[in-house]
Amino acid sequence: LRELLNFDQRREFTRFLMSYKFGIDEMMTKINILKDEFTYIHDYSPIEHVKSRLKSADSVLGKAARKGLPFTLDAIRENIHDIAGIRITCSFIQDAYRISDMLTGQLDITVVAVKDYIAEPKANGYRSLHLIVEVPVFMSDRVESVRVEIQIRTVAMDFWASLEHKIFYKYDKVVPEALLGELRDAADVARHLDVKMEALHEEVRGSGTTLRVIPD
Ligand code: 0O2
Repeated sequence: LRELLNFDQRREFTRFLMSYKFGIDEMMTKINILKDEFTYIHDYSPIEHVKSRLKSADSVLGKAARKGLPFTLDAIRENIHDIAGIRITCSFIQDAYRISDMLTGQLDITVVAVKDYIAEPKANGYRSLHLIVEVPVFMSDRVESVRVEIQIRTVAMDFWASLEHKIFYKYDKVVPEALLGELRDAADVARHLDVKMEALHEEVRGSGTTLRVIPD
């Protein structure tokens, strides 16, 4: 960062990245409200975990360089969508869509893109629902629309993706074919588990039995 930008540019870039941090804060508030309210009404939470991360200045510039973008804020804003990232983990596939609908239906949210890798998994077996949304952030002298990438996935999808990610980087992105085949098999198992768990959940709900976690 120091090599590429002078002092004023660094200050401007840091301010630019701050807006993404505020975008995450806005979205996290929305997600927590949905989680608490939904839990109160329906007696269970569709959201298991939420994690957020802000890309570092160096990795934003690294990605801009890899994509061959000019180092301008406009080019970065338009072309790098995952500066602000939120990952929501839920129990059941239908919860992923339910959370997506609850978020994208909000009046101040603009949906920029949806990639449904649950309906259409990637060739390697990756499944997840990706949303790119814009959320308004009210600053001292202006309002900015900030892009946030939201990945919504079940616990099983998340388990698979975390391991695949580790393997991908352990082999420096050149994973042996046999291991890729095993990962595809594991993705299939995870998909079956999701379908099975959802069917069980529906069956229990249909029977009117309430599932409660027994505290320690
Ligand atoms: P990291 O290290 O998680 O940040 P883009 O990043 O928008 O230029 P693309 O491919 O159009 O690239 O976006 P896409 O498909 O929505 O994927 C973005 C993110 O989804 C990735 O970010 C990963 O977090 C996740 N993802 C996508 N495909 C896979 C996959 O095959 N396996 C795993 N484990 N995660 C995946 P990054 O920046 O690539 O990685």
